[in-house]
Amino acid sequence: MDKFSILLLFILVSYYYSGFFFHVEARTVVLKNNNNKYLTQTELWFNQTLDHYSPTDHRKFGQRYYEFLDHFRVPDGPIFLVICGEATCNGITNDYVSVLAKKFGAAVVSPEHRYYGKSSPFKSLTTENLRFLSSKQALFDLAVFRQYYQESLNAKLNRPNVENPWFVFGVSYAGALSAWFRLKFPHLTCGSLASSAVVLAIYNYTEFDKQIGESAGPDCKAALQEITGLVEKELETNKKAVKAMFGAAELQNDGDFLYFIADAAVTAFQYGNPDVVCSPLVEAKKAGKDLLEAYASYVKDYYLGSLGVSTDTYDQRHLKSTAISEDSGDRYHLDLCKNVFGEGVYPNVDATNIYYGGTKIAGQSCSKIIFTNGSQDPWRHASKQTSSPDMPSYIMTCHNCGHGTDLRGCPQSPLCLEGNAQNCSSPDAVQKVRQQIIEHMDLWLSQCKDAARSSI
Ligand SMILES: *[C@@H]1O[C@H](CO)[C@@H](O)[C@H](O)[C@H]1NC(C)=O
Ligand SMILES: *[C@@H]1O[C@H](CO)[C@@H](O)[C@H](O)[C@H]1NC(C)=O
Ligand SMILES: *[C@@H]1O[C@H](CO)[C@@H](O)[C@H](O)[C@H]1NC(C)=O
Ligand SMILES: CC(=O)N[C@H]1CO[C@H](CO)[C@@H](O)[C@@H]1O
Repeated sequence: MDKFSILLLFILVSYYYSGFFFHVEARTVVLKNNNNKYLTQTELWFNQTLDHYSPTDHRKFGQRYYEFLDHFRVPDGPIFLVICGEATCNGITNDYVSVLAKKFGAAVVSPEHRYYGKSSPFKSLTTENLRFLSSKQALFDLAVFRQYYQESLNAKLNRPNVENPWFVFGVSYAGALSAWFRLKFPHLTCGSLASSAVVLAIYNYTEFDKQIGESAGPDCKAALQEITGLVEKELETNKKAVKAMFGAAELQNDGDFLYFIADAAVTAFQYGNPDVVCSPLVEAKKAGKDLLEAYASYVKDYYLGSLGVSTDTYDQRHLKSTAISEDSGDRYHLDLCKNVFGEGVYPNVDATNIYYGGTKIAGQSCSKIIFTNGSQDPWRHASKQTSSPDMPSYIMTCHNCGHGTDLRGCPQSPLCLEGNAQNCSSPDAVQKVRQQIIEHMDLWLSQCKDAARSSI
């Protein structure tokens, strides 16, 4: 998930990983300064309703969005609604959706998620102000935006009451929104691609850690476990030195520090780059070199260095800041939510699963949602991994198939989201799933058009 995040998720879904190596939580790395990787970064604005569930509160806030019309087959081509998730949305990413847009003659539109980036309703993110941050409000935003965009397109084309066929896309948390949008607003789209969609809320997600161990393979897993033991020992006797060794002297809280160094490893697996962490560890072990040194080099050079992650985002003191910044999305850290957000703020995992259905999402046969997962992605156990009628599920199996591999290719780290499947260890595994996606889209979009014609 993109800084799989967040705050939003901490309300919706609770992730507490009690791992066999560290206590980990995973996050998505926010991609910054990546300007050539976008189809467009031209900002557009829309006045969105703050509270969709109140009859008396009529406040609005500015929601940022993007549109890309280069491939649009005017006037009746499909419209692709690409959901931006729990991070600043800097534009429409040039991933596999752009290939699909070209193929289908589609317009691509993408609104920023409320409370992230420039789409924050409030200047300060106090817990009180955060009460309108939920997946329910976000889905309603998408529905209202979809209507607005269709109407403004009709106005531009000078025609009343026409509906283009819409298709919705998302990866990770946005993948869950993509599936849930079909569930809650089925009349507004023809189908959905839910890539690495975390539709199941899980408390104490131990499968996550288990998957990391499996993705790592026996030698690397053993090295990571040994490192855990070494770090724990150093924390008892040599706290300051071991934190400094990892470039994290400022993390006073030991839990924050452990989370940081665990997450540094997770990120490599999640984003399809297992070798970047495993190769140096396995080599160091074989050569009888200091494992802790080898891991510290990885964390400093790759995680803090190449990826540009800041230790601030693991620091409870920093997470308590309510000021808006590029990384306000990092205020999630579940097991710290009491400290950060205050007493009584608690993730209600059961309610989330009752409301959306978890992996039993929408049993009826008109769902039209494609689920895709990468074999090495720890999040896949929170997704729907078995097919049901009209909800096909595909897994891409390869050494570096991670989060959102169908749309983003491999590896996605560092900073590589353009959807290149050539670098996946089995490009065929990815291409096959892409072909399936195209076939489902083709069918569902044409069924949608037929239905529109027959209702006129
Ligand atoms: C949004 O609301 C503001 C203030 O009422 C108004 O000036 C602006 O034109 C509106 N924008 C759109 C896109 O409707
Ligand atoms: C999480 O699950 C593991 C394994 O079932 C269990 O040992 C641990 O106590 C659980 N932790 C929490 C916080 O529920
Ligand atoms: C991906 O593969 C291409 C050749 O197909 C190569 O030039 C490029 O360096 C690779 N990228 C990564 C990140 O491995
Ligand atoms: C569609 C698909 O291939 N699903 C598989 C995903 O992974 C789980 C666990 O490995 C398998 O049981 C499913 O068959």
